[in-house]
Amino acid sequence: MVDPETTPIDPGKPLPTNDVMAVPASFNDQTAEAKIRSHTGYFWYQRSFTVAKPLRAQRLVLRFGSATHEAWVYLNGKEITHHKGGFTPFEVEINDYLKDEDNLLTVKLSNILDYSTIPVGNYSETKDVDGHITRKVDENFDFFNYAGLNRPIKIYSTPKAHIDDIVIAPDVDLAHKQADVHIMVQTGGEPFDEVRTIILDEEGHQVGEGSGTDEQITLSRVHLWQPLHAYLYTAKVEGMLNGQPVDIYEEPFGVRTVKVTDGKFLINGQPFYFKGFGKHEDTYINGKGLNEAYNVLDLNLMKKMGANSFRTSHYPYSDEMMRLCDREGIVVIDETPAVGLMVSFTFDNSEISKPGYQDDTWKDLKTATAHRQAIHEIIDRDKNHACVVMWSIANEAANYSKGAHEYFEPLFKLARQLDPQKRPLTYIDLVWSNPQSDKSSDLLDVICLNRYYGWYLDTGDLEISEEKTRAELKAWQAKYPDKPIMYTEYGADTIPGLHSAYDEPWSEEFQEDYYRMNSRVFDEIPNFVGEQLWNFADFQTKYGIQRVQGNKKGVFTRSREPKSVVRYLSQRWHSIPNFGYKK
Ligand code: GCB
Repeated sequence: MVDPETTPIDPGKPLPTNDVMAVPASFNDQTAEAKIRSHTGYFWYQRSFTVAKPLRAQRLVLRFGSATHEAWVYLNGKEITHHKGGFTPFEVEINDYLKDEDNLLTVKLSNILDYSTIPVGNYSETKDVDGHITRKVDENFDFFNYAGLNRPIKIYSTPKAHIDDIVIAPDVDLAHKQADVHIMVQTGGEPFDEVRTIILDEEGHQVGEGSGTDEQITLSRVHLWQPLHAYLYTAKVEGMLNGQPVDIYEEPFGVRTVKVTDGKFLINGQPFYFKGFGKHEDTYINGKGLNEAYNVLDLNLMKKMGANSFRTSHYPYSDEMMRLCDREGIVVIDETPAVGLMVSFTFDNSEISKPGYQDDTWKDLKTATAHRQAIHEIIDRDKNHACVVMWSIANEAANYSKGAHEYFEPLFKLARQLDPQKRPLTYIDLVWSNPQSDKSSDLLDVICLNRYYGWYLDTGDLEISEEKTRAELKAWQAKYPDKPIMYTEYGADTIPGLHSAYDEPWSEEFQEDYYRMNSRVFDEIPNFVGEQLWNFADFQTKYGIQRVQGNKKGVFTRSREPKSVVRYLSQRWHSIPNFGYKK
């Protein structure tokens, strides 16, 4: 229920409401009430559950896949945990709070975003004569602020002595088809007598073993995890007491290398070419709630088009999606929720390109703490995923403004230090961050660009846009001859069924011409290593005169019907090999 903030709510009592809400899902599109859909502030969820007595001898953990954006969790009236950040999991042991009979789980959520959170929101409050507060978040980003319990909530059990986490970092010798897999095991509760690990291949045969909490296991004749040809081993870790395994933790993992060198992005030593998308977690009714059927369909549509990758724009996606990508061989650029780190936006870049340009972003924003936490949490959750080949630290920040380098340098350092697999790092550049104006591109391993020549700039003029695209890409390549360059967004809003003999913007013809123009230029730039268009599918945004029931840059509609450009892109991508496209 929406919190009217008139009388205090007692989390130990039944909520004063008969409203029902499905979980996991965003709350917004479930109620058919405009006021609830757009509610900003606090809202509550509640349910009761029982735990069979024998189970309570185990350690019981309540885990939230996510709670968007801030959660206070109460069990039987007592606050047991709190978490801020809407796209990463958190958990808490609940044994001490459980009762024999019904347990009451109550969650208070907030969907407020401001200058201290990521994503960044423009937050304001007004008070009426009775002192009643109305809160408002104007999103500083281009997607609807769907909130709620978007991902599964589970109670799982472990023995008291348990395995907390496993860190897996394969060191691969490609020439000898061998890998030294470094496995670190974190345990909790009373210590085990021994920790043992066996590695199983896909058929379930044991191919390696070791013991200890910090061990190296060598795999010979190793099967590599390859884009679209995934191969997953399983590390089966056993915590032993008195000769018996008391806790067993199985973690699937892939063995592959990722390296950036000489303007190439190498996967398993071969120059990879990214073909794919920026996406959103966004479906009808569920909003940003987990929708596994859509996830499966989306990856199938990608594969059918000859795509091999996507970026988790603009926040970490569900655990379920990451596991699916591991399994399906889809290559992922994994992005933090740092979107909207820019307090002024203008289409006049003449000022921005001047050397001393400064706006108020790095003075006004107080996002550094949340940003650090988000980097910790995304790497902590996704470190073992073979599908993740690069971390994106932010999308379209004010990198052109003085202060950007000071802001980003420590964050890049942190991510490099935390990632056990030492993947490349990037952030995604807004159009005003060009080779002259960008203040922090030296930090990047790969130059990732979002560009809209022909759409937001020189709308409809693909000739000028082609020249500008070419000139800018050449300038980046000249500035950083050793850094690969890729597009992480480019697109044109398109209303399906709208046609034009004059190739007008918004028509299906224009969308195709726009992509053909960009493809031509991409093929001319030697260090250009990938094209991820914007967007996989149409998605919901806040209201705006540039939006028609949301953003229509999808090459699929929101219900995943193809627009006609899908045929062109499928032809192109099927003719581009995953490896060795750029010599
Ligand atoms: C961008 C943003 C993305 C928007 C897109 C657009 O640069 O990164 O979130 O949706 O442009 O369509 O305007």
